[in-house]
Parts: sequence; structure tokens; C-alpha cells
Amino acid sequence: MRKELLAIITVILLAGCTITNVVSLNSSEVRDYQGEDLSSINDFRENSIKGPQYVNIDNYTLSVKGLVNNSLELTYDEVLNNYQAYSKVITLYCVEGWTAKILWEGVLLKDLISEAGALPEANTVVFTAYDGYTSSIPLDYVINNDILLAYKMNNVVLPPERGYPFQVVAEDKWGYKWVKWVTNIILTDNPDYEGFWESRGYSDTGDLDEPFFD
Ligand SMILES: Nc1nc2c(c(=O)[nH]1)N[C@H]1C(S)=C(S)[C@@H](COP(=O)(O)O)O[C@H]1N2
Ligand SMILES: [Mo]
Repeated sequence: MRKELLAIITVILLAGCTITNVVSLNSSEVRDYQGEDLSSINDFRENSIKGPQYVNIDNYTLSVKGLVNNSLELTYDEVLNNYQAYSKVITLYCVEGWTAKILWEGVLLKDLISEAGALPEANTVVFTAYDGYTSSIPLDYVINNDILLAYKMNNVVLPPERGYPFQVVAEDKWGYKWVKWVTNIILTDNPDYEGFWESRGYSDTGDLDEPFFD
């Protein structure tokens, strides 16, 4: 009798496991999350400097280099499989006046950077992108605010127009700091580095609580 009961309980537990261990199929967009309404991934205005980029993931690598102990060259799968995933709802504010509140999922930039090992003099993180775009953010801001390098938005893989494979989620900074199609993460000791829009008059700090023109 006892053995039978044990067998039944085991079967129930196993069944429970198979049911809860959900394999997610190509998911559709999440629009409400923990009681919050999200924007749609289609609410963005596409006005990137050279239009949407279509990155061939087979030839793609993400570099972490510059003032580091050992440079990294990572494939898309290595980034997704070898680092802890995090998610957070964060709103992007473009200087043109539109916003998008999105559930972002990605890895922490500080995890990539700590694996590369930032040299003591490094204080600024420069991002370069497939379309030639560049921008920068301070290293201590990246570390202290758990800044994400996103590969999913609202539970779907970033579409090409939104920066596939990776976009910087520069929380509390203007949209022009949110580099899409990231190819290089470069540590420098130049806090005055000016990226594409910064060199055309936009504020280098890019903080949302400050005007975006210098
Ligand atoms: N590589 C790249 N990243 C970029 C841009 C760009 O032109 N090229 N534009 C920036 C700007 S101005 C904004 S507001 C955000 C969001 O732009 P999107 O609506 O075109 O996705 O991406 C930022 N990242
Ligand atoms: Mo923007």
C-alpha cells in the first residue's frame, strides 16, 4: 500500500514537473506586465542615421576591448548562454518628444566588462554600431545602475529596426544614448568622448533631467 502511494505521488510530481517546465515557443509581444501597460515595439519612430540595419548573426561578434585586461570576442549565442539574464521595465525618451515603455531583457554590461577586466584608468564606455553610430556613457553609471545590453523587448527578440542583436538600455538617459546594433564596447579614459549626436550639439551626459542641448 505504502509503495503504491509513493508511486502515485512520484507520478504526480513528475507530471507536475513536465507541466511547469514550459518550453516557450516563439512568443508574441507582452503588452501588460505586473499591472503596468507597456508600449508596443511598433510605437518607436525609426529615424536611425542610416535606417534599419540587418545584421547577419553568423558573421557577428560583440567585442569588449580598449582599457581591459583581456579583450572579449563573443558570438550572439555566447552572450545569451554564458551570462545571467535580467529584465526590467524602462521607458525610452527620444529628444523628438515620443516615448516607449518597454519590458527589456538582456545581460548586464558590467558582467561583460568585469569578465574583460577594466583597467583602473578606464572611466568611460564607448559603443560603436553596425551603422557607424557611436555614443558613450560613464563606467560608474554602467556599474551602479545595472545597465542592460538588451536582446529582447516585450518578450520578443529585438527586431532588426530596433537594434538586433543588441541595444544599450541607457536608463534615465535620452534615447540617443541607447545604441542599437552594438558591435564594440570600448573602455576609454576619456570622459569627454563625443559620439554621433553629442558631437552635433547634444549633451554628453544625456541625462533626462537636463536639457539635451548643451
Ligand atoms: N546604431 C544606432 N543606434 C541608435 C540610433 C541610431 O541612429 N543608430 N538612434 C538613437 C536614437 S536617437 C533613439 S531615440 C533610439 C531609438 O531609436 P529608434 O526609435 O529608431 O529605435 O535609438 C538610438 N540608437
Ligand atoms: Mo532619438
